[in-house]
Amino acid sequence: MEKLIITAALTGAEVTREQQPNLPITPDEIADAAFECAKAGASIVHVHGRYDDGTPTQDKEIYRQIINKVRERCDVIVQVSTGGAVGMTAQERLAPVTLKPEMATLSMGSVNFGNDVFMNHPDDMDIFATTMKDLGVKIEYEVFDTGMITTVNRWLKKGLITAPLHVDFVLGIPGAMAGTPEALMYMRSQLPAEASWTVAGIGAAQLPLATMAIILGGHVRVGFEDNVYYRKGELATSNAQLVERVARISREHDRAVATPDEARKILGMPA
Ligand code: KMH
Ligand code: ZN
Repeated sequence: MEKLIITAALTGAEVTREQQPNLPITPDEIADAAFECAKAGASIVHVHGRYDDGTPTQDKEIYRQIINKVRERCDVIVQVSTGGAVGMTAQERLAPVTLKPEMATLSMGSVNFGNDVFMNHPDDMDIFATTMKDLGVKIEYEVFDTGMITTVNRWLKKGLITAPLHVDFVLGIPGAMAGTPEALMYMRSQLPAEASWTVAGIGAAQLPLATMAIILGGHVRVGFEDNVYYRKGELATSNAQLVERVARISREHDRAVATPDEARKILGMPA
């Protein structure tokens, strides 16, 4: 089986310091967390910008600082969010992509997101996809519900997006697809041939779905964006602690963990 790519989703847009006291917020804190996660086995870090007071932002300068500071510390792949936070405009959300990061996310449809609606108009999705392609940014397709994997397949057929595809199943958001084994098996069954996939289980779904991905040949995303607990009632001490556990479980299954360069190769990215 090919090596396991671990993505650390360090900060997100929704989690607060009240919920997780060790949440990295500033570019320095995010870069430190990225370094610790890379040491623990992460080959990708998924990053969101925040102002110092914790407010989510897609400010290009903040992302520039994050990318530069991570690069100074380690070779981990930096994947910027274009999801940003609910309510941001598409133009705002796309700003960090103009920095030509190695990788960026692209949400494949609209969905209820807790008590909010996460809007992704097809015209905006098309602009995001075209911009990323033109700038040579590797896309990770974010799939929150079944219609979105159907859209991935439809767009691939129409030539709006091109292989090699890498898809992230985000499972367990209230309002979207459940974080269950059955949901993951269905999503995987709908994947285009040859596409690679990763799973981000939300909350208590994080560990069981990560374990499934290790066994099934998928890849894994963990981190405070998706889950702040180590186990029920016990907060994780760091993002790296969550990465470390997945790396350990993978090795126990005789599945080695990919370095950033190995991850680039698996995903068809330039070295
Ligand atoms: N914050 C969510 C509304 C992404 O990063 O691409 C969207 C999100 C997806 O986090
Ligand atoms: Zn995100």
